[in-house]
Amino acid sequence: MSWLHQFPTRRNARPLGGTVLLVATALLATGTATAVPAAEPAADVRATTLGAQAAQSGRYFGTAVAAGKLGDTAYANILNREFNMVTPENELKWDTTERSRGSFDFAPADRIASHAASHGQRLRGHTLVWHSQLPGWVSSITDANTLRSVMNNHITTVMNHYKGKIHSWDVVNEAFADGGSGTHRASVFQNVLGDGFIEQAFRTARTADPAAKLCYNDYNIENWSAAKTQGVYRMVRDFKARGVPIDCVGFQAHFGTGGPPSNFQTTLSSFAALGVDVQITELDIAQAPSAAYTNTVRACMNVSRCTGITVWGIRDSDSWRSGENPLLFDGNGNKKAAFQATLTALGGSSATVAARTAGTRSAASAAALPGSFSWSSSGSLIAPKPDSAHPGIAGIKDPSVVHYNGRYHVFASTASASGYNLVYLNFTDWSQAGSATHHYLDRSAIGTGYRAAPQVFYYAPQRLWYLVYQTGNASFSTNPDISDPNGWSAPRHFYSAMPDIIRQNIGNGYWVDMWVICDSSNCYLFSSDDNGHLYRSQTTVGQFPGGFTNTVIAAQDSNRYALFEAANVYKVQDSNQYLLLVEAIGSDGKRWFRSWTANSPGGSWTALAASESNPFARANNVTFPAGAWTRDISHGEMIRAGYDQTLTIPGCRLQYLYQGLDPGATGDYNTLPWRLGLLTQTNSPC
Ligand code: 9MR
Repeated sequence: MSWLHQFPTRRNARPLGGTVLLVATALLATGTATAVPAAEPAADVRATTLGAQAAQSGRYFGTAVAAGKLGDTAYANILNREFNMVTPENELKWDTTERSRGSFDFAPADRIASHAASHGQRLRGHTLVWHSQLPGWVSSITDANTLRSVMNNHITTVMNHYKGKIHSWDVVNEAFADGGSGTHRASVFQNVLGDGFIEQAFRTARTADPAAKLCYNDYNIENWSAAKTQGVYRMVRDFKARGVPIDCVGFQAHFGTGGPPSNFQTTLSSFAALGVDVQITELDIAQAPSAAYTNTVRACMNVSRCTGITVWGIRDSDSWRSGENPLLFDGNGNKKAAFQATLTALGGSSATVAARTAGTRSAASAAALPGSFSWSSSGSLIAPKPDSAHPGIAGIKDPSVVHYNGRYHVFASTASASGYNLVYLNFTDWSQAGSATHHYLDRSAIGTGYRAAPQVFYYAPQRLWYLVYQTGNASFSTNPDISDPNGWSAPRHFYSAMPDIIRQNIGNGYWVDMWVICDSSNCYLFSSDDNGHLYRSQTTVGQFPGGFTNTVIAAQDSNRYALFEAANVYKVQDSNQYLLLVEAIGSDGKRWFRSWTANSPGGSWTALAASESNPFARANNVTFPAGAWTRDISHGEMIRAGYDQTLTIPGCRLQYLYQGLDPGATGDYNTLPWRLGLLTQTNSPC
């Protein structure tokens, strides 16, 4: 039947061997998917401690700790109960670690480090290069070569001692001047070494411990309009542009009673958009008003790259500004009102809703997705690069992409007559996508054989990258370093066997395209069957990757081609919207995408742009300024706003990396010349 070669009905990524003939009676694709009423999403599970609540969104909650207080039982009890990140308050400063030249003392900081390690707390290193608490022998150096070697030796020796024990280092602290200049402050480092000392410090730090996160930390940079903030911003932008290693910016957040400036969130998100994580590193607020703490925490919760909050001490009596009672516990260790406000705000979603209701944010409505879409497509950007060990790769398909550490990291299926496997490439800019090296992941423990349709994300609670893919089961590998193609673990399965409900409904379809998304409480695993069903299983954030159960049909269509495969689910940033995309095969035999929204990944889906005449993405709503190289808009992934398990996408100027195909191509489905291209939304309302 002629339909058979018009409809590329062979699934794009399935084990070879089976002959697949799909009945060609289906004419279609205008059918509507029925959203199956789903169980109500579980109410958020609220934690009772700061660290546990922050962990639910993949963040940490920390405190400054003084080694001399670890023996105080009341102090240690609160520390161990509430906090999962620790910053030595003074013990890693130069006047402690290298009081005289070349003679290092790590004993006080080691006491904190061992306490933290035995209580599962991570450590921030504060600080390597700072004009204050600097011994006189350093500040009196006048020779640049001497000071440079003293500074480099200090950084290297201290970082070496704590290698593997410190998550993030404040490499340079408080280097910018107060007031309106926006330039560096005077200090021995600035005066003797000049502007380049900060860059020098970061480069030395990266070499000393390549695994540690490297932060710049400062105070009075919370207000986006302040000259000091803009000065630091320009420095970070310049570092990122020139490849100077920097991973994070710490905002000390020593506030007066009014709390943060109203544009604090803008500051956090603006820095984050440069490609660095941001953290609140020394929070305290005069008199600790609840509203001021709430506003501070919300600003962080609303920015996906705001990865944690540290308060500068436990009890008011522990504070460097104890006269102002600025902390979350009183001198007797009792929780203050600000404690409860902080805990509530860390709950995230309800805080976001409350903030919106109070009219303090307008982004939510601006970010809601429109009901129709139009796009402009790039030309073909990424094509297969067979090598001698991987000859005959015909198509590159099913891309997954995150932007992390200043680079796009793309994972995709490789298709050839001999089967499917996975490939990885990274690049800084789409113009370089075509020249990036292709790393074949069969060289890693992922191994050879049928592996296809990858999805990559960072599982923040475990600080691990996950690659989810299909092997006939739903499989995954993990890697501490996304940029290391050899670092992936051997495949493990999410399920012991195909869930019953899938077995009962799959017919002659294929179990494909596994997709994970988590909210603050649960993780959801979606999959398709090429037979008109979208399935969803659920586990808790704590149990992930184990515990996926309760598999249900999340959406279905009596026309299998109208709800075929390649489902994506995303959280829309600054809104309560989740977006579902599912690939369909159209009445013209070409691939296209339909879309739905819901208020939870486990909710029921309402059509957004879901018909051939109002598609999410189809050849009829895409322009091709570089030439119409494809009429299929097929399996791909949105460019996300972050890279973690929440799969957050921006509400504006969407971009979608997809697979397309020369319309004239013929032949066996597995050897079709699929290429990757990028759609950019042209009708964004914001
Ligand atoms: O809390 C610290 C206090 O015990 C020290 O005496 C003081 C010395 O300058 O440093 C305090 O911590 C500072 C931090 O290291 C950098 N940002 C400002 C903090 C408050 O002064």
